[in-house]
Amino acid sequence: MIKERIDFLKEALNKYSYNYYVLDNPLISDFEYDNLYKELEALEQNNPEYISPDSPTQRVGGISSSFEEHKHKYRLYSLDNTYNAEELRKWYERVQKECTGKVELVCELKIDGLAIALTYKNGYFETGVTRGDGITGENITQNLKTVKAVPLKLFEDADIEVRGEIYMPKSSFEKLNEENIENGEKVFANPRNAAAGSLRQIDSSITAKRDLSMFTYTAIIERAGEKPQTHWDSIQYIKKLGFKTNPHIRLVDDIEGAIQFCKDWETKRFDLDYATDGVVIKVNRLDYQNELGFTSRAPKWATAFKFPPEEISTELKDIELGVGKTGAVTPVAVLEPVNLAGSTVSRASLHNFDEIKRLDVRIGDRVLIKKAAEIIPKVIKVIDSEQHYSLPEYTPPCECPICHSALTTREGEVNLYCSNEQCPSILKAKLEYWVSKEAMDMDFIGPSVIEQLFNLGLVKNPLDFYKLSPEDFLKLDLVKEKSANNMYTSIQESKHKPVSRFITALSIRHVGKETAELLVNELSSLDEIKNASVETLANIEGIGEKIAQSIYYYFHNEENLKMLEGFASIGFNFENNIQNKTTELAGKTFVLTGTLTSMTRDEAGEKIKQKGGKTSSSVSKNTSFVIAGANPGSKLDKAEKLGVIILNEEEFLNMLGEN
Ligand code: 0OX
Repeated sequence: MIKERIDFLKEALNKYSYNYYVLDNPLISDFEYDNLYKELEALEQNNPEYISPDSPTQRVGGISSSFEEHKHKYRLYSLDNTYNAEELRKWYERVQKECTGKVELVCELKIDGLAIALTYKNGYFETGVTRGDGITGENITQNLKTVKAVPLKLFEDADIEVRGEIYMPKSSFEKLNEENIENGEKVFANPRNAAAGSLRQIDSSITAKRDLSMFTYTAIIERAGEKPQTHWDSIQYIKKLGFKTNPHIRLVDDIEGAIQFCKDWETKRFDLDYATDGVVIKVNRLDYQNELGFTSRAPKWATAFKFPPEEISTELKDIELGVGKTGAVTPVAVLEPVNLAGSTVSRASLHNFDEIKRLDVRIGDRVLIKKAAEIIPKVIKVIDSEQHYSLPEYTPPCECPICHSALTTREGEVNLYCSNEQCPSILKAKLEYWVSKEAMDMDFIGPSVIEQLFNLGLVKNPLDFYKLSPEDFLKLDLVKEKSANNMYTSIQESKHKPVSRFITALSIRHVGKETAELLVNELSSLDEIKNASVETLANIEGIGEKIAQSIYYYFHNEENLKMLEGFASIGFNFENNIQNKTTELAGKTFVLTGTLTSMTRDEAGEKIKQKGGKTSSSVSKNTSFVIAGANPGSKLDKAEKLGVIILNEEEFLNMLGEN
């Protein structure tokens, strides 16, 4: 009896919730829903043996201690961008060339939210993971369960992974911010940040209070009742399974239809209650998609048309000067705050003093600002006015705004540089770069901690970080024992980061992450890099004369060498985490097709390169091996025709010596 009532309530509530949150078609009032929910909750509390994972009560509950890393079974690719009709036509031409018949396209609004992957086993929700870098994300299952558009159980028994975008409706975002202002809490810059902040809550009951939803746009079917042959059909199928899909999806005959769709939505999108930043255009037939495949980062069968950036005018109140890690003095526009593309903007980039002169920007002007590629907004022009001519012209500084040293110019560059290597601003910027994601990736140390450590005289250069004790952090504002320990540990752990990160972190002029990786791949130890001649360095593919000289100069500066010795003496190991390249596969060209289970195709490509081999995206008579994973596509047929050796995953692992 009790079990029957529980099952009845569960099914009824799931049906009402699906109608409300997925179909946008409420069947009962909130009051009625709440009453049924409370009844179910009470019955389950007294009869916990009847609680099932798809009960609506199971959506809230868990507290995660942190979000565990989760390696995606299938990589989540990015999208290549297109910005106008001409680029779209070119993309379509490339697509059409690879396909035998007419290529129909599916147009979808590009939702500006957070990409996630959901996996279902036997029809039940198993894991929900953020996109992360596409290879590894964070497991946020507990929080995703609170999102009502995420089904806990599908309408069919299936093993499936779907991808979609979690978003917060614009109206809910505004309401949340109003409440937060009233309660003196954090104000989110835009709906996307609000959604991200809501999903990153340790306590899922907070996430549950936020109005989040999800549009699902891709499915990888492992086992299910249907096997769609087109993207359109797979969207219809996931809808049938219980997922919410965007209603504005359209199937068009060719690129002209897609261009029209983009034009229509460029303005219509402002009427929607969720943020969109473009249109995703996808080849409809899945066999064509397979044939087209992927580049190293994005599918060739899809492109993102980005809506033109939004522009708005506001008053330029001041021009502030900053000094970065290279010593370059950069002007920043201080603006009367305005809302641009969903977020409040009060500062914008002015690039350099040449740009100020070119635009003839004067403090007090009305200026037009634009969000370029959704990153930092920039000033693009002065709005013509009588007042402009009465304002004084802007004069660039003659001395460093921070340490008042003389400014210098460098040949071939427009920037002005502070000439004092010990300028506090340069030192702090270098420290900030040291801890950044790209370099040592110290999660717990941010600009304000660095500012305080610097002002207290505790840290002047990166080596000083490693001399700090946990107690030193307790001297900082609002830092308690737990965060002091976290800060200390994140510094100590950074000693074991790969050498390429260490080299990146040094802030050597012209040497970023890519160059650091090139150095580490070509030369077998930090000593070898240190002792390399300009000629040796410049001979590395991807490193030119200018970069080579800068590296050489860095490693022949006494101060720098003293600091490097310091790092070695406190346990940095510069030798054993450099992976030596070998030549076992030299002269061999590999083509990868289909899905591998033990690694992504990118990782396989890396391993091949590590052993001296090459990879190519198409099969020809010059191909040495085709590595065929699951669902290999037309490359396998071509390899068979040309008599190229085909290896399965196990044979490939044997070849790498990894089996
Ligand atoms: C979106 C969206 C994002 C499939 C292959 C690469 C991208 N933000 O709305 N991504 C995709 O597709 C994937 N579709 C979308 N609609």
